[in-house]
Amino acid sequence: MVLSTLYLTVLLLSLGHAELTDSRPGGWCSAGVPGSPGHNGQPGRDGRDGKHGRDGATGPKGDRGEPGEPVPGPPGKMGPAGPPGNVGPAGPAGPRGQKGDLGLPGDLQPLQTDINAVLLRIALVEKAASFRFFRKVGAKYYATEGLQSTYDAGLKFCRDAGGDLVLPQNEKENEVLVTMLSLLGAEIGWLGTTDRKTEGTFLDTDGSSLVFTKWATGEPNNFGNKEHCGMIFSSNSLWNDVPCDRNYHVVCEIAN
Ligand code: GN1
Ligand code: CA
Ligand code: CA
Repeated sequence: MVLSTLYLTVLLLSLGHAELTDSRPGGWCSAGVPGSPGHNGQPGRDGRDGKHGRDGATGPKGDRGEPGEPVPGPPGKMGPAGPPGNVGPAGPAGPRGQKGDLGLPGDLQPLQTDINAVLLRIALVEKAASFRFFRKVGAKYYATEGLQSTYDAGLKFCRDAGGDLVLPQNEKENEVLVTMLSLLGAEIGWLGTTDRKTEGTFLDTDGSSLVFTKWATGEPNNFGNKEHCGMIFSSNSLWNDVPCDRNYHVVCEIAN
């Protein structure tokens, strides 16, 4: 089709050309017989690449791979300790220690015991004497620097000084404590007791039960559900529970 159109076009052109180019003077001539079609031209240049086609469908599943080489994992957690083994034989005796201090002759041995007791008492008095105010009560000392703090800060202060937050064990001790607070002009002082572990059960600073108490009537009442530390009023020597973050006077007890 394309070729026949081309052929017709060439034919017409050649006819027109014949008319136009007939320059013989006064001459008329009829059109000649059309020549045979020319040879095909050179093939055109290659066209551009077409658009990228759509992705093909997913291929079938491949064959199962060969099993991998086993790689050891990280070590597991340590197991629980096994039952204890039998006690081994005693080791060899260690080297002889240094010579001890010269002891008192046998008949003076009781004196040595007294000396030790006196040394212990001196250590106790020296500890108490390191405070601004101190009072002897029974075998103990009640001592204070006049500090006012929270319950916890007061307990730490007394422990750091080698003592404990005061907690009277009897009426006499309770009275000496009131005397000391009055000396300081203090209305309230902390007692070394809390019910933080079990609400309603006041224990001493070591967690032991109380051997003496002097709660005011209706106390301890855990007022507002937040009273877990004990205190004493110097005005009537009675005890009450209050919030532990109050700032009250701190008296320590120094005992062996
Ligand atoms: C005090 O603050 P007030 O009066 O409501 C006391 C409680 C006592 C109560 C007894 C911080 O409570 O511990 O149980 O009186 N609170 C303080 O009426 O001292
Ligand atoms: Ca309480
Ligand atoms: Ca209370």
